[in-house]
Amino acid sequence: MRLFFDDRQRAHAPTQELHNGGFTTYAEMPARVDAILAALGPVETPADRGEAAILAVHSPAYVTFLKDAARLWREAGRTGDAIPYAFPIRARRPLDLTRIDALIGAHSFDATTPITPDSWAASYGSAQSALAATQAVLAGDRAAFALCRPPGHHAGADYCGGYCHLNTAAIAAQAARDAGVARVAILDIDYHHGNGTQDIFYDRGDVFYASVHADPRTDYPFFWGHADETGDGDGRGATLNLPLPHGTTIDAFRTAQTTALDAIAAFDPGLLVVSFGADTWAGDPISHFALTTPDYAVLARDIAARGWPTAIVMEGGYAVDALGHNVDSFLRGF
Ligand code: OKP
Ligand code: ZN
Repeated sequence: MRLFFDDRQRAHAPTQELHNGGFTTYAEMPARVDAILAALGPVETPADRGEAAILAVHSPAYVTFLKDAARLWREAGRTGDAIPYAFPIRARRPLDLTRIDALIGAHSFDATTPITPDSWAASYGSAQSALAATQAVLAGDRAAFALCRPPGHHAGADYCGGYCHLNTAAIAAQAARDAGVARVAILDIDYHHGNGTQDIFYDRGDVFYASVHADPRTDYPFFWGHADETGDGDGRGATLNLPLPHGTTIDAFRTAQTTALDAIAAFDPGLLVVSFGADTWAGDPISHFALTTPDYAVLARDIAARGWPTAIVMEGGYAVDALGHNVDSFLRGF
């Protein structure tokens, strides 16, 4: 299986994140990629396919904001990472705002996704890795892996959040659509619900989104991922949410994933994108499921058995010492 990673993805390194009322070490740290690279061995640098595939998912205003945010933050006299504090929840509409604090609030849904001078290049590289894996699968490979970092599934068409800036899974799925694949499915098995991916495709019938995740009644991102969210308009029935409780082990997780795979099979996709997170591991520092390292091979075999050409993009996983082994287990299982 070809593996893709762009070195620019490493530089994004926020110093801290807002957590439980105080600042703590940013969990989505560059050491995550070092752990994965150490386990997987050599990777390929993705070709630079430009911005078109990014702009097929994200709004031009949002992309411009991502490129400008760190500079505007500096020009406002700030040091450190750019972090929002005011959000337009009652009146989210286009306004001609220019102050960085307004822009970053308008393009964020949480205060835990800092932007640094390296964030755009890292996110751009992450998107290129996802596109390279997709291209490999479109060209005939059975499967390919993009070591995406920053992750992507919390980012919407015009907002960031949850350590995510560009939605790599959505960019991959849309690129497959634009290459002529009529129906694309996304299976999201990160611990957290992929609210951004769901939002992007919520009213579309050509991209199916299925997610197994921690129940949003107890876990981030709280406001999406409930079982009654099933899509809208043309997308009615093309979103499937399978929330699970704290303490979930492989049996219940595997059963839910099989439910998701059966629904995807009924949709009959030409290509599958897997948003893979290893934050379902028992020792993950920010999560509450209880999967083991060998369990990832079991989940991957179940996915592979369906036979769909599959692009795998990395999402979360914050137990750095175990992360490489968990990703390796998943990819070997596949
Ligand atoms: C990203 B991915 C506050 C708790 C919430 C955001 C979690 C983002 C997870 N520190 N932090 O889905 O793995
Ligand atoms: Zn996660």
